Amino acid sequence: MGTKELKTKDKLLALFEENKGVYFSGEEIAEKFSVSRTAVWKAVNRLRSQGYQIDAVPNKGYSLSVDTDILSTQGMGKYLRPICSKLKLHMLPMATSTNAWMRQQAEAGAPEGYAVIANAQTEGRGRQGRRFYSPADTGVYMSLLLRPGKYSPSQSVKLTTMAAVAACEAMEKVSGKSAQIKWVNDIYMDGRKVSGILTEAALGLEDGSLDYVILGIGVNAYPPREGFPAEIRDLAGAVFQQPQDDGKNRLAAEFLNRFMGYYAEEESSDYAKEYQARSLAIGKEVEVLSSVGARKAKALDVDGDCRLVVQYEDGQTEALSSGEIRVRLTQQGGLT
Ligand code: BT5
Repeated sequence: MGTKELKTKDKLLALFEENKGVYFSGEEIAEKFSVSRTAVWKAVNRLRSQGYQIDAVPNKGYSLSVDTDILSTQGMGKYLRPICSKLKLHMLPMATSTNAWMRQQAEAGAPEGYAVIANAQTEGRGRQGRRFYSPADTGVYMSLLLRPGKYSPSQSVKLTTMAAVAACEAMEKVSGKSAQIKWVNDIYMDGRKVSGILTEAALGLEDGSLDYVILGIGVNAYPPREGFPAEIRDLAGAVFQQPQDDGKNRLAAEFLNRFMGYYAEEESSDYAKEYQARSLAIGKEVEVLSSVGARKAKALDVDGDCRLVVQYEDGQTEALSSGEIRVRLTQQGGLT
C-alpha cells in the first residue's frame, strides 16, 4: 500500500472517529482529502479489513458504527488532554511484549513520552518472569517511555504508584465502578484483578543513575470471548461486561491524562493519598512471601514512600518495598 493510500485511510479514520454515526458521501470524502473516489473506497475497505464496522447506505454514504471500540491513535486522540500533547503514540496490532518493544526504542535513543499501545501480545510480561495474558481485541496493553532525570533509582517505585492510581481513576471514570489497588501494582474491580503494572528501569552504566523507565500497563477491558485461561479464571476480571462505545480508547487515554498529570506535578499532587484510599491490604491479615517462606502479618499502612508497613505476629513491624516480596491477602478468597 502506498503512503498516500495509508494517509487517506488514517485521515478517514480520524474523520469517522470524530463523527461516529455520521454519514459522509464518497464524493464529500474524496473532495475533503483531495483524492479519487476509488482511493476513498479502498480506504474504507482497508478499515473494514481491520475490523471497523463501516455502514454504507445509498444516497447517504459511509459511517462508522457508534459502538466500535478498536484501539487507534485517532480513537484515543479524542479523549487526550493538553497535558498529553507531547506524547507520541504508536499503535501495534500485535506485539510480543510492548515493554520489550519499547526497550529497543529506548536503547536506540527514543525520547521521553513515546508510548506504544498494542491490541494483543504474544508474550505479555508480568513481574519476575510471570506472564500477562493479552488476547486480541479485549484489552489495552501499553508501554510509556520516561526519562525522569530527577528521580533516583529507588524513587522509581513512585512511578508505579502514580500509575496504579492513574489506572484506578481512569477505570472509575469510564466505568462508574470503584477500583482498588493490591499493593504494589495490581488493580482490582469487584474482587478481581483487571489490570497489572510492570515498571522496568534501566540504570546508566557510569553513575548508576536512572537512564530510563518503561511503564507498562495491561488492562482487561472486556472478558475474552473464550473466557480467561484456567490458571487465572478465579482471579482475573474485566472492567466492562458489555461492549462500550470507545471503552478501550477511553481507558487508554484517561490513564495517560491522569498519569501525566501526576508525573508533571509530582511534588504537589496527592497520589499517595489516593493510593492509600484504594489500598486493599490496609487493615487486613496478609502473608509476606519471600524466598524463605510465608510469614503472617497485619498490613498497617502504605507510607509516603509507598512501602507497605506490616506488623508480624511477634509485634515487630517492617516497611516492605516491592521487589522480591509479595503479599497474599488471607481474608478474601481468590486474591493472591
Ligand atoms: C503484572 O504482573 O500484573 C504486570 C502486568 C503488566 C502487563 C503489561 S501489558 C503492557 C506491558 N508489556 C508487557 O509485556 N507487560 C506490560 P504480576 O503482578 O507479576 O502478575 C502476573 C500474574 O497475574 C500472573 O502470574 C497471573 O496469575 C495473573 N494474570 C496474568 N494475566 C492476567 C490478566 N490478563 N488479568 C489478570 N490477571 C492476570
